[in-house]
Amino acid sequence: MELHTNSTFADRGNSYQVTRKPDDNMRSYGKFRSIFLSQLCSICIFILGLVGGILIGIFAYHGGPNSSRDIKCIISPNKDQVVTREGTNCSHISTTISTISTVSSAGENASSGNPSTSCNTCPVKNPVNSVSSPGLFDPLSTDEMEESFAALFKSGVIPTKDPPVSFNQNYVQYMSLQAPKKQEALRFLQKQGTSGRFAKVHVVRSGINNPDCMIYKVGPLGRDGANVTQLLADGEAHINTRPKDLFEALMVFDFLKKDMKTMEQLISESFDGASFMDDMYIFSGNSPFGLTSEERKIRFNLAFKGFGNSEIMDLFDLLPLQGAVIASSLNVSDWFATDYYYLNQGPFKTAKDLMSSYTNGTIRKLQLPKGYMKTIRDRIVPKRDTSLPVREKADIPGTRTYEPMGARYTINGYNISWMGWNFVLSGSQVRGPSLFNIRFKGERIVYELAFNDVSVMYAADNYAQNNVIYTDATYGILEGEIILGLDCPEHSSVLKIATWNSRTATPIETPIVCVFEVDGEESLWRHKGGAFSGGQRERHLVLRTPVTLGNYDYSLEFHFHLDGRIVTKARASGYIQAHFWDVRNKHFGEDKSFYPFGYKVSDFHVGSIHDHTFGFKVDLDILEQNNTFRLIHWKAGSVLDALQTKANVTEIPSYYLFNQTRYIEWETLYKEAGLRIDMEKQKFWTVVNTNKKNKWGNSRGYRIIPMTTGAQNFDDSFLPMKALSFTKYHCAVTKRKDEEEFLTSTFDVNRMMEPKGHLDLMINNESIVNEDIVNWISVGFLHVPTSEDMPITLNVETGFTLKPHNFFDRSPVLDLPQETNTIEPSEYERMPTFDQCYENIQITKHPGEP
Ligand SMILES: *[C@@H]1O[C@H](CO)[C@@H](O)[C@H](O)[C@H]1NC(C)=O
Ligand SMILES: *[C@@H]1O[C@H](CO)[C@@H](O)[C@H](O)[C@H]1NC(C)=O
Ligand SMILES: *[C@@H]1O[C@H](CO)[C@@H](O)[C@H](O)[C@H]1NC(C)=O
Ligand SMILES: *[C@@H]1O[C@H](CO)[C@@H](O)[C@H](O)[C@H]1NC(C)=O
Ligand SMILES: *[C@@H]1O[C@H](CO)[C@@H](O)[C@H](O)[C@H]1NC(C)=O
Ligand SMILES: *[C@@H]1O[C@H](CO)[C@@H](O)[C@H](O)[C@H]1NC(C)=O
Ligand SMILES: *[C@@H]1O[C@H](CO)[C@@H](O)[C@H](O)[C@H]1NC(C)=O
Ligand SMILES: *[C@@H]1O[C@H](CO)[C@@H](O)[C@H](O)[C@H]1NC(C)=O
Ligand SMILES: *[C@@H]1O[C@H](CO)[C@@H](O)[C@H](O)[C@H]1NC(C)=O
Ligand SMILES: *[C@@H]1O[C@H](CO)[C@@H](O)[C@H](O)[C@H]1NC(C)=O
Ligand SMILES: [Cu+2]
Repeated sequence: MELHTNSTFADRGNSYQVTRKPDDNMRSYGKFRSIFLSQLCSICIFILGLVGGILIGIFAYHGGPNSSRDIKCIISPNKDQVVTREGTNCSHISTTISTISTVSSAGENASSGNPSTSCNTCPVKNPVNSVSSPGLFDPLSTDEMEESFAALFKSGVIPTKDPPVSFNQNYVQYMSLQAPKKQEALRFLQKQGTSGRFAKVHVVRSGINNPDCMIYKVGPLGRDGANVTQLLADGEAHINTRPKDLFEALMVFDFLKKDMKTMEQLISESFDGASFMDDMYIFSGNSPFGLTSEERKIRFNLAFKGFGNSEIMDLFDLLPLQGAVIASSLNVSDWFATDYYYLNQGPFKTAKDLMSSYTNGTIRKLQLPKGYMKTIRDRIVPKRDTSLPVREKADIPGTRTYEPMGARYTINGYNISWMGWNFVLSGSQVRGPSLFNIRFKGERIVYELAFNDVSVMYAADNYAQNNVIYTDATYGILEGEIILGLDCPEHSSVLKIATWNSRTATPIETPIVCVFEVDGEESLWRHKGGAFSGGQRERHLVLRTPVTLGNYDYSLEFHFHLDGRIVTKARASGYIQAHFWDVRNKHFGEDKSFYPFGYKVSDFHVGSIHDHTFGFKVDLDILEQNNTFRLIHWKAGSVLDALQTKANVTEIPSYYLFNQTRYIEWETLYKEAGLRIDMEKQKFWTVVNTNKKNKWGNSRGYRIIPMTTGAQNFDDSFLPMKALSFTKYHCAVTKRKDEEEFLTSTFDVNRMMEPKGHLDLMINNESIVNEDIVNWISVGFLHVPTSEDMPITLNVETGFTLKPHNFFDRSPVLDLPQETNTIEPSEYERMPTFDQCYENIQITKHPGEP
């Protein structure tokens, strides 16, 4: 993300139903989303429309784009007899699939009609079973949120159960599961103890005498009399460290109306005749909001509202009129605006000062071309360009995969199993999705694998956009909704997670995670020899959480592979944040198409350069809690040095071809430390259990393989590096503690001078040998927006892999059916075969689709 101010008004799904005054500055994000998505979806609708009820694996397409109603239907009831019927009308499938046939077991045959007259649909067994009460790690349910809210009300933390109406009223911002204490959870899993469920609730206490931000633990839930416990001391998180405020953006807008009226002439003349009230909004979401806890200085940027008369969050059309509102007091009559800049000319203390300089002609003026405002829609909506011919054959539906015998995974509540894997999906409104108790073939590998935060740091040559820094957890990462058929295949199972809607003061469940098995369409392994040939097809299970954080869209994913690998990924799409391109900015130099902070990507904008760094908590428990972090140095050098690492050697044995060789050297990490990738000194990072050896005497373990193209290049002299210390290391190893829960504090970005909850504070020389350790992994990419990011950024990905490292005695995939063909003696095996059938899915209509 980059911008969340207005997610204030965009509290999820239904926010666009909130009635608003026509002049308010709410960027109704929900509305934005629905508008935007309906545009975006025109693409998938288009595809879906073509796909219609036509299902794969069954038909061969030979016609042109217009003959989709005259397809061939090839039915293969068994391998020997292939019946081909020309011209069968298969479009009836799109109506019959709404009645999904349920069979008792996935292996059972589907509807067994006469193959020559009907098309069989694939059997479906709903893999999702609901459970009566939440499991230990399940995300907080809506009931539990209601219960927590009631407890907070009862204890007087919240003045009313109604939606908050005033700036000076305590309100609940986020609610998530408070993860159980680990020892307690482990005992519970061994059925040796009980464990309650607790909520972690972020409350903005703007209605008390010394306003602050508070985190409460509420519970145990589901029993009588949940306790409310403060997790911070009074005043520990100053009120002005609050990330966003339910009312603030709107109040900033209202507050600035007067000044904008003063500058009416400037605004109209400069910005294509625009009127502040009708055409513009104030983008006030640039954090940090202050460097100390007490400071609340909101750097704002005038922007075009979007296209047409609708409100859209457009971080692209930021205009060169900027300033700051000093909003440190909760009493608006104490506020004042300052630091006005127009085309980087300033600062002007007041709007009046700026105006008199503008009218007496002592400052440079801008005049956007007439009609510019009308171009917004075309510039920012990623709509298919109808002036271009459709790419050849692109109007034919693309390749698809389907489940010929139903899903191979099962989901009980949030407890998911697939091909030897078992784990629980959890999630936090603040931190995003996470997994607990990941086991493979009955053995625990990971206790907790969790998204924690994303940081984004921008650069630009102007007042409001320079050094913009976001930590997304501050704004709540788990916000968004699946677009089925686009984010995930239609046959996916979609899981809902509840979050708290601070605007309506109610919990809301959104379909935000999808689960499906992927056909890798490649081999997991292969060999083609004379005496043996064979292999296995690569398949894996994906859990995907697409979130929308302001202008940015992140897809947060976990991939489980047949060989014991877990791949965690983050992918980014969405709108870039841009800044104004002023042809006469003298810092642009001669060639004005690029400069230190980005490329020109449209008539009046430069895409601001920035990075995306994703931070994860990875608590590997290789069989047990006590593990050791081992580095394996990948070396090149003298044979003597290599041999001397293990033995007393004084001379290079004569059988060596060269006197140099490759070799590896092991190092145990004894103390907590932050590590960085260094391609000149390559290392393997492994977490091993030295108490558990495999058959060959080696410690069983897993290897951490980061996939990153970014590294932090600020040094510690840069003030934000404390609050964002997690970005300094690709992997930091610390002793696990319940109280060291996350790698950032949600408040630190707004108190960078005095951060209190960041990763560097956890790296304090403790011993980590044969201890319960946590790996804090951060990976990311650097983003230099180019013209291809216009109008929207195509997905970029990063992540890391956890890979077995002597964990097994031999390949862990030999318990799966495979392709085998040997001679002398001849052995033959095929992967499971199946009867071809129609993909059994429901194509859901999108809102607004005819
Ligand atoms: C094919 O199915 C469509 C939709 O049900 C129907 O309108 C059409 O008449 C059918 N065509 C034939 C040849 O059966
Ligand atoms: C499915 O049906 C075919 C043909 O009717 C039969 O040969 C096959 O054994 C059946 N498969 C299963 C799993 O019942
Ligand atoms: C709430 O806290 C009190 C005091 O610490 C304790 O006696 C009581 O058992 C707690 N209630 C529950 C339901 O845990
Ligand atoms: C806000 O400040 C004004 C002026 O300082 C004062 O008159 C007013 O009482 C204050 N309001 C509140 C709610 O404190
Ligand atoms: C223009 O107005 C500014 C701001 O009031 C003032 O400082 C400046 O002297 C004026 N210049 C002229 C030429 O009037
Ligand atoms: C999830 O379900 C499996 C059985 O399917 C069970 O063994 C495991 O304990 C469950 N996990 C949790 C955390 O409840
Ligand atoms: C290596 O050899 C030297 C001299 O022979 C001996 O003093 C030393 O203890 C030996 N070291 C090891 C590790 O065997
Ligand atoms: C390694 O071999 C090269 C010649 O092949 C020789 O020049 C060099 O001195 C040798 N280095 C060592 C450490 O023996
Ligand atoms: C870390 O601990 C070691 C001993 O365990 C000690 O020698 C060293 O000074 C400590 N370093 C710091 C920075 O505290
Ligand atoms: C794990 O480490 C802790 C702390 O060093 C120690 O007390 C405990 O005995 C260890 N457990 C095992 C199984 O090694
Ligand atoms: Cu980016």
